[in-house]
Amino acid sequence: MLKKEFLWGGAVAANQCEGAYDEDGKGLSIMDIITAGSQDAPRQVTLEIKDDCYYPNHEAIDFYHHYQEDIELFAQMGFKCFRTSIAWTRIFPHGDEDEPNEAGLAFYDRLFKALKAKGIEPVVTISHYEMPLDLVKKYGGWSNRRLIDFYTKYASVLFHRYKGIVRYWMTFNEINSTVKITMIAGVLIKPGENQKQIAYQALHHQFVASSKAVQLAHEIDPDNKVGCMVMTTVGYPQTSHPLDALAAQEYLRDGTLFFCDVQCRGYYPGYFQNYHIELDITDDDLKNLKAGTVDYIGFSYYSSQVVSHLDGGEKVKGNIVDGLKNPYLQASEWGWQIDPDGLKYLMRILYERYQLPLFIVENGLGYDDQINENGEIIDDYRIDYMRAHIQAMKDIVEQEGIDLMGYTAWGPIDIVSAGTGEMKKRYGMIYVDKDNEGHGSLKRMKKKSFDWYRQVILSNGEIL
Ligand code: BGP
Repeated sequence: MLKKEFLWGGAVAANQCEGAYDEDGKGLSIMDIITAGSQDAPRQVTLEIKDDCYYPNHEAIDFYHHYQEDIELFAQMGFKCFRTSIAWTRIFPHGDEDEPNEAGLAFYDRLFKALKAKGIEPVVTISHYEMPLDLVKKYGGWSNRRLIDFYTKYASVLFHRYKGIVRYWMTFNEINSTVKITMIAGVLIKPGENQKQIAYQALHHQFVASSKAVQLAHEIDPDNKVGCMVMTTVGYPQTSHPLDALAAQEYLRDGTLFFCDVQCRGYYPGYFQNYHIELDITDDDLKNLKAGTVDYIGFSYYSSQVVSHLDGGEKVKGNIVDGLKNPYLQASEWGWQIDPDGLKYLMRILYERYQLPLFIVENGLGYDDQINENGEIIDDYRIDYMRAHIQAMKDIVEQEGIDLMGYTAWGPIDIVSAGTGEMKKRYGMIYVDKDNEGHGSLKRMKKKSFDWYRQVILSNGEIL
């Protein structure tokens, strides 16, 4: 049995659902100027606002004005918690002001109050790809050490304002994305510059900022629980060749575990020297990393990969990372390989390595749902995906005593895809009438998975 206080719910990011990108004093973030993108064309940040930047994140599903009706639907599904991010630019529109924007704080007051009124615990990501654009223009984003202070100030404002209201926090969404997609951290690297060096320095600043936020959160309210949030994926060796096994081990270590190592243990692991990066790291940084280790590990899990020590093989996409095709697995329409057993594999490693509570804060299936002639969406494929992953998670919790805090399905209501900018890559149990071109009434509608997930939560995972 899962524990009775298990946090069932759903997760979104402010920039992918709120819209209202310039309302109530909000400043521009990186996600407000990113291009729309598509399945084949990655999104770009150029620091210029082009026409196709306005949609989709500018309007998204207008959660900013629809949150009450959406929370009502989450409550009907029985959500115990709801994970969202606070848009940094609602609180500090330019990132470096002395005083926060009251109207921005007031929006999250209303949002959290509405959640609490329904008995739904807010789970807050402090930074989910929502870097203030002006911090990029003026300071070069996270490659600049000064960002640590701007972020810490922002975090401190949140901890004070939402003291006693928000208890679960995560410092940076998928912090590993900083070294994969540097523009996500507002780090624009010019041709000829040492990309790896700059990216890891930016990451280091985030590690330090995160550790300072953890300390602050604990000082301000000892009840606060602060997690890291790491994008995870498993890599299986392509063959029994020992070099494939080593390559797979390194793939997991360097792509996922490294980011937990620093944030859970509070220091850089020995193997970091093989990255050949000269970090600008101070004694104070070292102290902070040590003093600000996280309380739990939040992670996203969608798919797994295959790894070979040789070049070649059929490449497949995943969430931020790529790998090789696995002949034993099916893939989503976007090519992400579906692997519930990989979740077990991963949870075992995370729990054995860190002995910290785990929290699955993202999991789900992106699908181009269609409304049938009866006006319904019969998303059995999504139910199958979630059922298999929830079963895997339950099995491992029950059989091996892993401490798992909760499960938040990604995008319980359809939102804009982070990777492709598409609306048609839908994850929701609630459909939103809006298409890839931005047309639609924004009307919400329950999919078949809505009642299924309600039953899952109601039975605490016993009825799948
Ligand atoms: C993660 C992000 C989310 C989210 C999800 C699904 O990387 O934390 O923001 O969107 O993946 O990805 P996508 O929207 O590209 O399908």
